[in-house]
Amino acid sequence: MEHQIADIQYCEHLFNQFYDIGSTESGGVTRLGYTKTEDRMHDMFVKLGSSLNLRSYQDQVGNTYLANSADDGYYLIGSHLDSVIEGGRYDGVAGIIAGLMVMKWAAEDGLKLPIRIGAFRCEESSNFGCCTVGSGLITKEAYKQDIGGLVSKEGETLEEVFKKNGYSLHPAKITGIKQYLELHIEQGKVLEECQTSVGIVTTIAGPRRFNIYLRGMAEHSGATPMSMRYDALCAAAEIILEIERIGKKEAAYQSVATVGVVTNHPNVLNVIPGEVELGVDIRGIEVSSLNRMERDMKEAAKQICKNRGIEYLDEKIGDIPPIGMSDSVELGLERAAKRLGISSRRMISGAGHDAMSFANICETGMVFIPCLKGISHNRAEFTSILSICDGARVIYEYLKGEAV
Ligand code: HGY
Ligand code: MN
Ligand code: MN
Repeated sequence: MEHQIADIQYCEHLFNQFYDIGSTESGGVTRLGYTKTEDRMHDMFVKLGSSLNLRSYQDQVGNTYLANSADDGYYLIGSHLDSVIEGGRYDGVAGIIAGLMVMKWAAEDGLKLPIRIGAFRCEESSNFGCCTVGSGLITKEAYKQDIGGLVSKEGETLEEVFKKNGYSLHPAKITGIKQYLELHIEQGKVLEECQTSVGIVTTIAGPRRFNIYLRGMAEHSGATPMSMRYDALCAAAEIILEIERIGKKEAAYQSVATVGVVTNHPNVLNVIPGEVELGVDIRGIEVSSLNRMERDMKEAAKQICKNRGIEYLDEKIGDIPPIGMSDSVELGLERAAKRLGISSRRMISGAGHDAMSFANICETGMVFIPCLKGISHNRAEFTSILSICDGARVIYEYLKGEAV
């Protein structure tokens, strides 16, 4: 699809306004949820909204909204402005920019449709170990009801952060939404490999997260014979490889399993590791596969620890089921892409998104755009302004169809 130069320039302008916020020396960005850096992203969001004459407001957990009307029954285009540590500049931001593009076109065309854009706090689990905090709290997602004790990278509890900002851990449920729509970079390789311009998401894989605590015995690394050790990190190493094997076994069901966090204590050269904490992330679109992975992981880890004389404890810290998008929205988005002559394909999302929170309370749809080599959660993350315009056009074309 050919885009107007003015649209491409405006889209690039939006991207550039966020660009430097949270930049790191390595060329990535770190914009952790519920930090001052995320606040700066939300401030910029409000500033860009005001240049489009949009009303802005915040809810009780710090999510920020731009609205073209006060009417209920609005179409909510959302995503997030936080990032992982040393992340890329498009994860979440592309969806917010797409929302602003839609608002621009709607104003230019005088489209009579209540539309809002939502920037949801702390979508990434990078700061508190829990994803979709902002959208999960206001949609009353079950796992978000007692997360006040989660501790940030800076050692603050979520409760302390909320108190400091005047937020509430028990906010009123969001109301008035007719449909929720989200554009996001695919964070995978399918669209690029298939040379398809947009993806229409059918199902979002459900993320389950666990902390595993291992306790051995910290002892002298020189004086303790190999046969008399309780090395927590060696047990962890066995468990990590076993979790990888379990993920590979379930790959046929499009499941994945990752140990992304290893905390070793006391983590010094001449002490046998005494305590280790593992952060485990398993995902899948089939509950039966997720259940097998959880069962096999716990059985294997307990056996490894028994064999090694290591104390074992696990804690489930998140369990969002796989969730389907709305069939009618999927079809509407697909037809919109077709009308525009933009190639599309239906696909699953292995990554989690704020759309998971909304799919429980209203009709929800997601549009993916390709990202370079599928790289994401990495400073090399990249998508083109043209792709953002493609995806935004599909959403706008869909909304025009909703307005008739
Ligand atoms: O981890 C995820 O799936 C997403 O990037 N929040
Ligand atoms: Mn992400
Ligand atoms: Mn994201």
